[in-house]
Amino acid sequence: MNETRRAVLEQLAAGPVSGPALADDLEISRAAVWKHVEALRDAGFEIESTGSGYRLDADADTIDAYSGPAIEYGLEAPFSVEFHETIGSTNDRARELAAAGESDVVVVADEQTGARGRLERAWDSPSGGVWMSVVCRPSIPPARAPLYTLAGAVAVTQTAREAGVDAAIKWPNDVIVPVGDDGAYHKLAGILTEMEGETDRIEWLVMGIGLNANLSRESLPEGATSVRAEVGDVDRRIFVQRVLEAFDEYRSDLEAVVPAWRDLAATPGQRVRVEVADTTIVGRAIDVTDRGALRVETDDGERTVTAGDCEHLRPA
Ligand code: BT5
Repeated sequence: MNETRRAVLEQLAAGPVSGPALADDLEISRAAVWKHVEALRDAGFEIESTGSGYRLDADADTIDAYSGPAIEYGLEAPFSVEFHETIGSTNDRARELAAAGESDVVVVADEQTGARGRLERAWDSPSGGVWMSVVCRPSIPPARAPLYTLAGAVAVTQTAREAGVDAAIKWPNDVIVPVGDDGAYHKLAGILTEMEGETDRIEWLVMGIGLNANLSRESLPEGATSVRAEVGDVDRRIFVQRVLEAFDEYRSDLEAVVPAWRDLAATPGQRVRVEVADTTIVGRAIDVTDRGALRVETDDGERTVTAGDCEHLRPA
């Protein structure tokens, strides 16, 4: 949000404050004050006009709007937000921004019409979900990049738990809700990380998060679940803020990622089938390594898998 608009908002939050007083204080014209107020209203802020001036509805949590300025307002992490009502894929837009040199920008959309999962699989993104892509330029070697993705999964899972959902992580970065005790689950969220760089340096990294928030199960593919189906609707503005704040904490403390991931993961201890390039590994998942690779105990000994599609199986 631009500096002046933020200053207007802060004064309105402490208000009521009159238009002329705001104009004097911020050294802008009254017409400019009015424009800022209207823009903030368009962004979803509840601004009342009272006899003694403008005032922001005191309880910021009543902002049910979902927009760039609304998400940036009160966000305690250094990201700017680009919001779209509808877009093809937030990851595609984030890649454009990354290629243009941007950093710490988050592209958020209410609806996506051409979203992708891994391996070019389609990702259903109707209006009502949380579809977002974070652009970062981390100064870490590419081999440590999976920690960023795990940090994203940790951030989403923690936030979903705060909202009351019994969420857990399926290796490497699916967020699931277990169904019963025999390894069955529904998928709540998925993460798609894309990056560019050289062998020793990451140029940019885009982490796309797709979380089924305020959506009914009927509007989602078989096997999916949503926050609405589990516990009811969430305030997506607050949800996105919490995810970004948690992600920001973990990316600045990568050592904390794997321990946090372990605490939230459903995979260790499960019988799994992992599809890796041209082979399939079946066995019992033991743990993850310090870099987030999965250790699987198979009939032919232990295998470590750095990437692949993992399925939890019923106990043998
Ligand atoms: C993923 O892929 O789980 C990563 C999904 C990432 C989506 C985000 S949304 C914001 C950003 N912009 C994008 O264009 N993408 C990212 P994968 O593990 O390949 O899972 C894909 C599979 O999940 C599909 O083949 C379907 O079976 C299933 N699926 C599709 N849409 C789903 C949904 N909304 N909820 C749960 N499962 C879904």
